[in-house]
Amino acid sequence: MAEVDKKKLKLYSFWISSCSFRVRIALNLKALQYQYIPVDLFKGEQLTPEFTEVNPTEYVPALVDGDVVVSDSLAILMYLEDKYPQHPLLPSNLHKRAINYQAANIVSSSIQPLQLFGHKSVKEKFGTHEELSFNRYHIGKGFEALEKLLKDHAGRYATGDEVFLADLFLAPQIYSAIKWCNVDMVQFPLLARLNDAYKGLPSFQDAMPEKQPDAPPSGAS
Ligand SMILES: N[C@@H](CCC(=O)N[C@@H](CS)C(=O)NCC(=O)O)C(=O)O
Repeated sequence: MAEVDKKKLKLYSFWISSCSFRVRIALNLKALQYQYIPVDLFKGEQLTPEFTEVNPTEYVPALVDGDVVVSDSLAILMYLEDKYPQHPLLPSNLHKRAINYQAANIVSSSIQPLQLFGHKSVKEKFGTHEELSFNRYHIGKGFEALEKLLKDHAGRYATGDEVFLADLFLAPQIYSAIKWCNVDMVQFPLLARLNDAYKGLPSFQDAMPEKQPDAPPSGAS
């Protein structure tokens, strides 16, 4: 891992980590400068004492802000929201806020961890083909739920014409579904439309896996 500069916000991240991607978008939206500290999950750097001292759960992302260390993307986003209120990640309308929490939680509890489990355990026991069907099944189930949840709330973005928390979870999850599981987004027209809208936003573009300093030149895994 790179030498740590003690002054700035620091984000421990891995280029293709969708959970890190969520936080990178928030840091960009809030125009916060940060030091990017790559943790190579392929090399197992999340298990090194150097990293587990920062985050004992052995997962990226982790954020360091002076003396404050926060891990877990949702906790990091809520911390950033409280400390750096510019470009709010939550709408003031309570119903919209609840929809944002719900969409974020569908991704972070009912899709991403299953995809990780598929990648680690299903692949190891049953092979790549089973991993792919396992992951596609859970992504599809989650995406169907998101389509239903957002159909009466979406505007240009997930819950209207401004970017909020739900979008920070959706963009990385849709990216991952297409890139790693070859999910055909024709089945999910609302999410496909939102994904197109995210591609036009600099804060999202700059947070893309391929743009990160630890991405391989080809962007391949
Ligand atoms: N709930 C956590 C999940 C973090 C997580 O699953 N991180 C993955 C990358 S997206 C990871 O570090 N995996 C390493 C491993 O499984 O060993 C969050 O939202 O930050």
